[in-house]
Amino acid sequence: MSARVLVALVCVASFCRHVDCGITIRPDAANIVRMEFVSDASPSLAPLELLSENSELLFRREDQDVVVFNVSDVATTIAASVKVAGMLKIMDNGELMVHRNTPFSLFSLDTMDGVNQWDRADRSTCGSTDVFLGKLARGSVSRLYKNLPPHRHVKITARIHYFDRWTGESVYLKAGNNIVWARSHNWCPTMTTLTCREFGVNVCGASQPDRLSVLVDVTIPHCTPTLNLVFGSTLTESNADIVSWGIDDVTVHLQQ
Ligand SMILES: [Ca+2]
Repeated sequence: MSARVLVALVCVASFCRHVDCGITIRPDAANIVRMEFVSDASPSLAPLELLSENSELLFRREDQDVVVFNVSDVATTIAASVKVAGMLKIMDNGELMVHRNTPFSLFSLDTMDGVNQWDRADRSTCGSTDVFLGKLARGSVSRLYKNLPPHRHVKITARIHYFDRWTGESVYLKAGNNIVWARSHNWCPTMTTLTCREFGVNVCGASQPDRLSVLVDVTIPHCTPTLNLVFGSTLTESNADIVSWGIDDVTVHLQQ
């Protein structure tokens, strides 16, 4: 009995589609060949076996048939040991697709020290030489990222500074039309203002203590080649000398 491996690995990458690698299997109906799929995440789970028997292609675990496919045009047998780490999918055309979870890669880092990419040019420092975007009060600031390579997820990180007289208003982040992050701040929510001033840290601006470097870390499904980020506040005050905010170190990571 002869058996040979025929594994046609086809990777497809396009916007709004997964980056998939398909393993095409055309077993010889005369052979019975097993492929075992094991889970690194659940090592106690019995392997999922892929077998070709007669004119059927079937998945079996612990002698129980899980999925059975009729294969009418079988021509070749697979004899291989394959470990799959990723998402296994059976496509409509019968192809076995393996999607791997790829790591995030940095697409953009904006420390606000270089050429301004945002629609407002306000720049400040507060207690150090670290430049940030702001100070802003009422309103928002946005940046359009272009020419993103193929991806399925976007991770956005940033640091948000809250200065002075916040009384429960929020800073938010929108990706496209969707709010994907928001965080409120109150410079003195429970204690007397005297206590807040005594134990808070007033770094700059007005006399109220400030809250610095609140981390934004959000991951969203996204697959189009442009990404519009909007940081905004719900402040009604337009005078940044009274209450304000700033953003710094905005990163955009992409995952295929
Ligand atoms: Ca202050």
